[in-house]
Order: sequence, then structure tokens, then C-alpha cells
Amino acid sequence: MQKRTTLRGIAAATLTLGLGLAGSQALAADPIKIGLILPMTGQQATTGRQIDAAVKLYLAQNGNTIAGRKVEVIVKDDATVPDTTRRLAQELVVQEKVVALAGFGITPAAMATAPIATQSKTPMVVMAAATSAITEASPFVVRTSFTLPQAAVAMAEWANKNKIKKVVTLVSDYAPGIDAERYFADRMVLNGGTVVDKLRTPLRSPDFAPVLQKVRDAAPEALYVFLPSGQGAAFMKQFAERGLDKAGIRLIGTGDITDDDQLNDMGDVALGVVTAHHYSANHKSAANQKFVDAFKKANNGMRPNFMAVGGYDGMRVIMEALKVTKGAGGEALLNAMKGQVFESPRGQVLIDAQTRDIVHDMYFRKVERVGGELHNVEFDAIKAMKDPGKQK
Ligand code: VNL
Repeated sequence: MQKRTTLRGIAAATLTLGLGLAGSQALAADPIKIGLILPMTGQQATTGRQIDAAVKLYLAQNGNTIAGRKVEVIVKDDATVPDTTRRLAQELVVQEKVVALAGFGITPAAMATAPIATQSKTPMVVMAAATSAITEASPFVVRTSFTLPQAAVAMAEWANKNKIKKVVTLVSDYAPGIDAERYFADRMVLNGGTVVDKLRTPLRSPDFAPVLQKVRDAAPEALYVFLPSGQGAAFMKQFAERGLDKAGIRLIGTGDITDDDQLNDMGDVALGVVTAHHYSANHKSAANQKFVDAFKKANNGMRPNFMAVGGYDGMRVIMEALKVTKGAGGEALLNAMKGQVFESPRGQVLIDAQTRDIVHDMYFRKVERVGGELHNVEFDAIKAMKDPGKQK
């Protein structure tokens, strides 16, 4: 009896030791986790769909192992509700121990999450949201989308060059819209132009009819518009229905309104619309051609838009940084993201080491029919543009 117990004891001790070893081996082979929070349902679902597809494409093309460990992307749907974004981020950090947070379809979602990135020292890669101030909300924010002041200032410069002096602005009534309005209007006035009316529509379920009536009454030379990705098609439809395209009012704006996700279905009303933006699926480069072809092939012919490129480049920034840290997160991972320079499908980009914001070319594009499809055709650019919102 005594002997058996002892033997059993030894067996148990061996088993424990074995499990202990197995445990530490399992740790080394644990996946490196990245939390990707996106609006996969609700009003901004197209943004989630585009970014999710781009992240998957990046991993399929570039491999998903770092230092012998698998990289696992955990996708969470925040349904465009900022409180949900924040809660999901908290869970991903505490329970899943993600090394990075990524995604963020709208500015309020990014702003709500920034304190969690700061407190947990988790790099937070903003792939969609574009209000200037987001990168200042936490020292752990890195941005791969764009900023509204970049597109707005570029557009005002173009208007000035093309002798457009009298304009009305129309923006979505939340942070990126306020940036889009302010930076455009300030530069217009600086250049000697006038903004005769500043109109805003709600982020949720906007009705464009009342503001379009005001635009008609004001009879400006041009209407400048910012609306978040996904709202452009509905706006264009009403713009045409009210006959504004035939009333001699030029439509200009940030490229969000001629979003490649919807552009081809907008019809003739979109023809000739000039916008400033950082990405067009029609961008002429070998890298972009390869990206567009692969993206379409993997997604039933879906055309990538600027959100997809923000996601693709964001994944690049994370993966290259993880290679440097061999899978470690925290401040080391953040530092390895700063200063990255690479060729994106949009062109050359830099993650400014000081601001953690993106520096890239702002293109001027005109909607044209190319091979039977509507495209934003680039005809000029402001090279290597920093965020004007940070040059105070
Ligand atoms: C934002 C900016 C969202 C630009 C967008 O689409 C966009 C934002 C969802 O910062 O909330 O096109």
C-alpha cells in the first residue's frame, strides 16, 4: 500500500513536470494576437467589409508567422457604436492579450478607445477614422488612413487655382466634418474666396433635401462636400434628382464622396466631379495594379476603396514592426511603427515619427468613364503632404 502510494506520487510528480514543460512550449507557440475592431454591421458596414478584406489579403500575400508564432487577427464588430468599440478594446487587451488594436471606422470610436491604448500601452493603428486630433488623443495611436485637413486644404488650393471664388460647404455634422469644413473654408478665405453658407447634415440617416434647397438658393460657383464613406451614392442621387447637376453648380469635395466602393453605381451625375484624396483604385502604379487585381479576385470582384488601403497599409505597419520586436508588444512595438517608409498601393507613404500620422501624396482626381466604368482619374498631386492640422 505504502509502496503504491509512493509510486503514484512519483507518477503524479512526473506528470506535473511534463505538463509544466508542455505548458511553456505551448506558450512559445501561442499566437500573436491583434484585435481588429470594425463596423461590420450598421451604417458604416462597407468600411468594415473593405478593411477586413484588405487585412486578410495582406496576410495571405505576406505570410502570417512572426518568429515562429502564428499571427491571429481577432475581428470584432462594434456596429459603429463608440461605447461598444471601447468595451471590445478593453476585452481584447485584458482577456486576449492582444499586442495591437486596429481598425476604427469612425472618429468617435477611435476617440473612445484612445485612453485604453494609453493605459495599457497598446499600439492602436487607426485604419479609417480621419479627424486630425485622433493622433493627439494617445501617444500610442498610429494612423494609416488620412486626415481631413489634408484633403480639405488641397481642395481649397485647387479651387483657387481654378478661379472658383464663391462656394457653399456641406459636411457631415461630427468631428471629421468640422475639420473638413474649417480647413477648407479657412484656406478659401486666405486665398481671397468667400464661403457664402456652411451646411451640415447629421451623421445618422441624413436627409439631403433641405440642405440641397439651400444650396440652390445660394447659387454658388461650387458646392464642396465631405460625407463619410458609404453616404456618397445617396447624396449624388438627391443632387441629381434636384437638378443641381444641371444648375451650373460645380460639385467638388474630399474623395470620400466619390468612394470607389460605390462610384461605379453612381451614374452620370458623378462625371466630372473633382475631389482631393490619397487613394484611387485607378492609381497608376505596378504595386496598385497588383493590389487591385488580387483584392478583386479574393472578393468576388469588389473594387478596393480608400478604406481598404488604410487597412492594408495598417497591417503592413503592424507586421513589419512585429518582425523587429519578434512578436513583443508595448512601447517597443510602437517605436518600430514610427518612421516606417514604404510603397503603398496609394504611392509612397511615411509614418511621421514625431506625429505618428501618415504623410502621403494628396491627388486631384476627376471622375471619368474608363473602359465602361466610373473612376477617379488622378491628374495632379501635392507631394508628401503632412497633416495641416498639426502645423499650428
Ligand atoms: C471618418 C472620416 C469616417 C472619413 C469616414 O467614413 C470617412 C471618420 C466612415 O473619421 O469618422 O470617409
